[in-house]
Amino acid sequence: MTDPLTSAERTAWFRHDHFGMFIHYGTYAVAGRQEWVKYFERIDDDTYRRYADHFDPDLYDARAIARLAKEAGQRYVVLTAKHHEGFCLWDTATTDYSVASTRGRDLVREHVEALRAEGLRVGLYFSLLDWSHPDYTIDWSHPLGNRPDVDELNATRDMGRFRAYMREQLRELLTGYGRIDYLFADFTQPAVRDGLPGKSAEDWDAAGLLAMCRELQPAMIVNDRFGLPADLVTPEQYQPVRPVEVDGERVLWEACQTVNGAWGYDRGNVDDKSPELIVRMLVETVSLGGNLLLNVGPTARGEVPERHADILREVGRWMRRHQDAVYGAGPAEDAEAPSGVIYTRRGDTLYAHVLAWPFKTLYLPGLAGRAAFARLLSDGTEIVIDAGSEEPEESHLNPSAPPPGTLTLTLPTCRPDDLIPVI
Ligand code: H79
Repeated sequence: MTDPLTSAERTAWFRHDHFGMFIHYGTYAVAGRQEWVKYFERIDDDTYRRYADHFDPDLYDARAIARLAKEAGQRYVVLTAKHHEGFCLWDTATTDYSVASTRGRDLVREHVEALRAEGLRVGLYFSLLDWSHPDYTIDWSHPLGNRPDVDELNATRDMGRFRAYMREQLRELLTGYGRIDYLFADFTQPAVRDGLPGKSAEDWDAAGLLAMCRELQPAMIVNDRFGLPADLVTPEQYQPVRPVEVDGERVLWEACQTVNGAWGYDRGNVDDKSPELIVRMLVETVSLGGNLLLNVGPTARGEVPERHADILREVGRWMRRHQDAVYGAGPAEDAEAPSGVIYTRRGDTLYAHVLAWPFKTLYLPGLAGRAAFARLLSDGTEIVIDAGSEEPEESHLNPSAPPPGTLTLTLPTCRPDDLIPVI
């Protein structure tokens, strides 16, 4: 028997790749008012069930989405096998509330097969919350949480039975689809809110679930949202501003972000991040040692909204020329970037991502004498290093020379036509 893999071994590909796609797809797409619609609008089960009846992923083309991710430079894709609504996107024996029952499709199988065909890593999202299950006790995040008779409703609910149900679902996902690279569990929140409890690791038997994950998929990485430390933490719609620590120790992290603030399809919401902003978030993430998981929410029929596909393709045009500053790159711990510049490092190469293109000169403090050559990454042309930059002299022509040790680069006046130019 070989030793179990260490977290460092399991996460090696993830640390290298840095950029993934998240897909939020479920019957909430039929409402078109994002994935928490059942909670926000306090929709009862019978009314909500109509979304499953009308859910037909006729345009869901896993291969096309995998190709789009690849074109954007994303190296892994995480699909919501089940979100909080409880509707299953795979062929499960545990419930009829699935796309296999309603439409005879297994979208998880289509997803994993498409990703493998495109050479991408396979991720699944699995919600711990389940608003469809009759044994799931009503807590603050449950759509029935505002009912005056919550205690009565909960009297017949049995989390023991629910635990068995979710364990079996997870077992199906981890045994029926070959190798799964990444499991994103969502979420544990024990705090009380609106006078109701949340749920903690014990409510899911998180230790038991995590042990099952390790046994069935020893190479799979798992986030910490079971409520237990695992391979990585997943800050949500928040960009860390320094390397992430838990209890004083640096941990692997992945920022999950949306294009427009919504995870599930949100038809009227056009508050899109620009491709440039997304690239900047990716670069900032890599410079702090993290990953970026960028979400798309397919329409009710299963297509990535055209606007968002266009944004991804634009990001992909940047990635095609600048991927060396992302894949296999990480923080440049030994150099402090001036404002308006973000550094990433890969081996001996330092990449300066220039957010605001300055006039004629770029000053990089502390780097004098440390660069043998400088070039623009997108077209490979030389950027001239000022030979005098090790000891700049003040003169009437240059009355405020940068401090000693500053590397001075002479830039072309015209800003390169890249979302973010990289030197
Ligand atoms: O799947 C996506 C989200 O649906 C899910 N996690 C990502 C990956 C998620 N969204 N929010 N949460 C998990 C945590 C709870 C958020 C809350 Fe609220 C904010 C609860 C109360 C305030 C949103 C607003 C939900 C209820 C009110």
